[in-house]
Amino acid sequence: MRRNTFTRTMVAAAATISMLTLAACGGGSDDPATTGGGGGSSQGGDTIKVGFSQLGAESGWRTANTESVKANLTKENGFDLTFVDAQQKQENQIKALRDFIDQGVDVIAFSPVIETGWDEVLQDIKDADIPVVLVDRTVDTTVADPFVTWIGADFTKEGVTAGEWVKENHPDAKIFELQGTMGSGAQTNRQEGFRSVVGDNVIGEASGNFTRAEGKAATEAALAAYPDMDLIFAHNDDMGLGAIEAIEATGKKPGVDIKIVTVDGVKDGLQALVDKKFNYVVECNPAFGDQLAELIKKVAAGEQVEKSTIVVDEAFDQTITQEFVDSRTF
Ligand code: GZL
Repeated sequence: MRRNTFTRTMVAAAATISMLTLAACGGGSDDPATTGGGGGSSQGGDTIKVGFSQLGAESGWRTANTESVKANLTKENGFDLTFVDAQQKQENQIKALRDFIDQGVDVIAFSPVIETGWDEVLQDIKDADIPVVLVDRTVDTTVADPFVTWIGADFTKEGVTAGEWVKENHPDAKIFELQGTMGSGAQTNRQEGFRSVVGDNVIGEASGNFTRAEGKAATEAALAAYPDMDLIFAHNDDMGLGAIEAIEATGKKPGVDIKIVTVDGVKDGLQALVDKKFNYVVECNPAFGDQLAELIKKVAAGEQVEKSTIVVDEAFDQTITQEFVDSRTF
């Protein structure tokens, strides 16, 4: 059965690159648990009832993304937002999506924790005639035309950018790959991009599930299993920060004895870069809540929107300054 796999290639072909400036990451509530709507109603006037299923609060990136979503999908901005944190469990996301159908929301937005397992609920949402806006991660489904639009980063390109830096600066590196949540679009595509450049240098891999604690544990095991590894590619900053703890516990120097390359570019990650414990960081900007709000307004109004909007990233090496890090809003 043909799967409607939403790949980076399709994104590259269909995408309208939307140059996103680094939007200030607004205040918003810091409680990622379920937050009820703004009490508005989709009936009276133009308040848009949005059900947002966030996959979790696993990393600095996710926290910053949640803050940006909540700072822009506000009552004042015309939204009645129901926000549900799934604690990285697909079953929690599926339950939230079904609840949104029962609540009769105007638009459903969600960041799928992994790419597969959504066919049934996506078909039910389609049957309920509720438009879906896909956020951040991607889906691989048999449902035809499962979402109206997607906004997120080009994960494959992020992996390629990391790989090109390694090839340029450490061509003989013995690389351990700290993978994100297995089966997530961010993990599969960053890995694909990275290995398309330096795959022959990868001597081992393990998932740290995008969390600091699991990244530390995976690195502890890797240090024992691969004593000659001299570079870690971590699919996000949080796992890289866990790797720093594991490396330092052995008496080795992160960034020197074992180089660390990561993706995200959240404040803690860039601080590690200034502290010379990370060597290269590819940004994945989470602060696109303003762009998401505009997309949802257009979808709710039945206006034409592009199939995808790519959040533009950059990359940083150890030449960045403390002032630059201090100026970052996430
Ligand atoms: C990337 C996002 C990833 C981040 C991680 O867009 O899906 O999930 O890189 C987060 O920090 O856990």
